[in-house]
Amino acid sequence: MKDFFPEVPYVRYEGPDSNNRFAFRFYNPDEKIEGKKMRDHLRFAMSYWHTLCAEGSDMFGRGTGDKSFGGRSVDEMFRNKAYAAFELMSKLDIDFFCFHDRDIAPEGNTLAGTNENLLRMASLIKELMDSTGKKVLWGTANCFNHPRYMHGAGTSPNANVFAFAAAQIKKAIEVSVSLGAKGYVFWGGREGYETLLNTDMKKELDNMAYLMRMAVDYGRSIGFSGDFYIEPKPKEPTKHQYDFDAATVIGFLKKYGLEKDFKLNIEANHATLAGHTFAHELATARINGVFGSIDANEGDDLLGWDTDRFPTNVYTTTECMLEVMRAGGFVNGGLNFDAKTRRPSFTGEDIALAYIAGMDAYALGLRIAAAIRADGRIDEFLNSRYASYSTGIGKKISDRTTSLEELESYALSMGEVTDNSSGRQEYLENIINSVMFSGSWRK
Ligand code: XUL
Ligand code: CO
Repeated sequence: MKDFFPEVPYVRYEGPDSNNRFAFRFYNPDEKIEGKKMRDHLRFAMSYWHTLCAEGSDMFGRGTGDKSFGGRSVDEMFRNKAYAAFELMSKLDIDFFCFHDRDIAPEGNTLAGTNENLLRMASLIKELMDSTGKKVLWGTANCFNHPRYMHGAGTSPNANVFAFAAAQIKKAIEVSVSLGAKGYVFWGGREGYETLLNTDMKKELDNMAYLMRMAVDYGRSIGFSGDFYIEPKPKEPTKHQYDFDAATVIGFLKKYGLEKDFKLNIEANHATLAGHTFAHELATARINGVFGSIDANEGDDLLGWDTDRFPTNVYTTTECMLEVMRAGGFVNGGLNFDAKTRRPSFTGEDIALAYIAGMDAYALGLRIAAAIRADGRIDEFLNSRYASYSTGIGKKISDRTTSLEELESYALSMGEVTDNSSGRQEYLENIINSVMFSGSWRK
């Protein structure tokens, strides 16, 4: 088979002191941390759309990269994308991939023709999965690119568009299931609105929930045992995206009784667009029992849009891995690099180097998070901060055995509160730095 990334060798772990740019310094897939292999903690996935399709175009200019992979016809181009995808996953030791239906196969002139293309490409991808051992983390339907979705898909005011989206999602679920996916994502691409002057918000949300209900029922009926995910995002492309953030989505799932089948796919850059930290969104999912999967990327502090940079900020990856470990680790989910190289980083080599950077940043995050847990000072401080709830009146509050009357008489007899203690934020932040830079995580 043709080598699509001849400049990229097989990338292996060489340790922190290696100066080979095609080596991992921190990601050692089969090394165990807290008794589990790094590859099983991290469950890295390649995003098919950024890696094999996006050519770097932006609002001011066309693509700078070439993702035709030498294909002389549309069909050959899509086949070559698939070969290139599996070559890259093999060279980078990435175990999973995520895809939209329209990433892997071209659209035909009719829905039936498009479905045929999709099934043909899915069977090639299945062969490549079987011969390489690579797996699908999740699949999804692209219900936002085509002009028919100008007003949304499941939230479109046009019932014919709703029907078209339903048909597309049905097929995308079938293909995901046939490829053994344990996840299926709803990212509400254009599910939102610009103005209430033309929008019946209640009708749109009721319809969206109905579409999700039908998707769950159909998926379960054809043997899908994995997780459905909603991926929150506050804006872009619409002004008011309905799936604004984790808390909003959890309210939606509970209102419509979807919380047993759905978990959240939290994306780092979407969290910061919503004015939250990535860790806040992960913790919100965790404490509500809907932590599922992660789209790993990074926003830019100075840019207010979804830049989808490859993640290299080790503070953020450390906070993230602390949250993942608190949640008990991934079950069906993983870390999908929903990330792209910058427009001037236009070569195949850049893509490999970007994945290496992202994988090493998460491997560092995992190693440092484990060292912070072993160090124990942060957990100890956190627990001791709430110690007043273990005895006396605090224990009664914890046991839910008190009343406003009892608390009133307690407060009246107490006088002023005199026992507040410091939150010690600066001290705690310095613990992170000291663990990170003392190198204790290197063992
Ligand atoms: C868009 C985004 C999507 C979803 C899948 O911001 O994150 O790529 O992850 O549709
Ligand atoms: Co995403």
